[in-house]
Amino acid sequence: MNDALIRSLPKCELHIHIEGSLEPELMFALARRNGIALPYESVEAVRRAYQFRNLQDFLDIYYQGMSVLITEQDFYDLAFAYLERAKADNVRHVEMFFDPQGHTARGVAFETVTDGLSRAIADAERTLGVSACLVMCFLRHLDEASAEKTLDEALAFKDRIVGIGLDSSEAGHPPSKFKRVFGRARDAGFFVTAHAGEEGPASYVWEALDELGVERIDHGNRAMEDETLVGRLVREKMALTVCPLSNLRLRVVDDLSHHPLRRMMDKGLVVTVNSDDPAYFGGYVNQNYREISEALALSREEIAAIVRNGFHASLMPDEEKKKAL
Ligand code: ES4
Ligand code: ZN
Repeated sequence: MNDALIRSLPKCELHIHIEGSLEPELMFALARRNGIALPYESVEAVRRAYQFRNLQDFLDIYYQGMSVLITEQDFYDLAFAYLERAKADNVRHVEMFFDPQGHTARGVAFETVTDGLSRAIADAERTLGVSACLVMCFLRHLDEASAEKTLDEALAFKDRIVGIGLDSSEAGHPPSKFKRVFGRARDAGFFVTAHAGEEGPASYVWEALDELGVERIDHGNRAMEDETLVGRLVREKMALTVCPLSNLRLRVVDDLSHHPLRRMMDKGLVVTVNSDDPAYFGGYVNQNYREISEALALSREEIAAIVRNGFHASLMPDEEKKKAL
């Protein structure tokens, strides 16, 4: 019903894992190009495998999927395909997560990853008019020493990486595990954010704020279990990058009609809508807007307010924000 509105509004996407935009068709093409055997016989078989009981189920398939990414051109093709798709959804600005440890652990050089992604970003800015920047995530199931090494590598690419995030398996890996490396990242001038309260408890959101000093919260669903925390997030105008279809597919919510987005808005939280891993969760950003708007009967004003939140919460220069709003 609000389809035309959703399509027509220029948007930001602030929570997209570029490796999670790898469509099965490109996965097969890259596997062929690189002589890699996939454990699936067809694109359809890959899509059939995308049935997840929880975050870990998804992550196992996500890390396997990204193993086809080997060369600089592979990372370029991945990112450029996503940016074209984003453009089709009228996305003007993207803050793109990537997981270097998912690649360096397989013997792919850090700079192969960043060269390919940043070349795609430069081309997209020129040819598509979509601005984009890179936010490097640490994999929280690995230890802090591995994150420290990854940060050391990123320092040489400070001109191309604007921020640092924290992703992967949340339960049992609290933000406090990464306190020192986030301190170093902040001191080096990186923007910092973290996934918190997706599957993990509200206490992980507190830790992300107090121990990591984050400037945004990725997901944040379970912050709703703690009134005091909600009050703080509202007071500090801390943006939450909410991902409705991800939450549905990973069973963070059992049905979109039970999704906390409307309750979050009613509390005064600064919420944004994003796709997370669109190739795995059944939709790019407009699809996320469409399905959550339908499920929660969001008004045109509410949809427009969420879109505006995305610009406010973004790292776009203020003049650019003003032009877009
Ligand atoms: C992720 Cl949905 C989600 N949660 C945590 N880490 C991730 N990495 C990629 N997608
Ligand atoms: Zn995510």
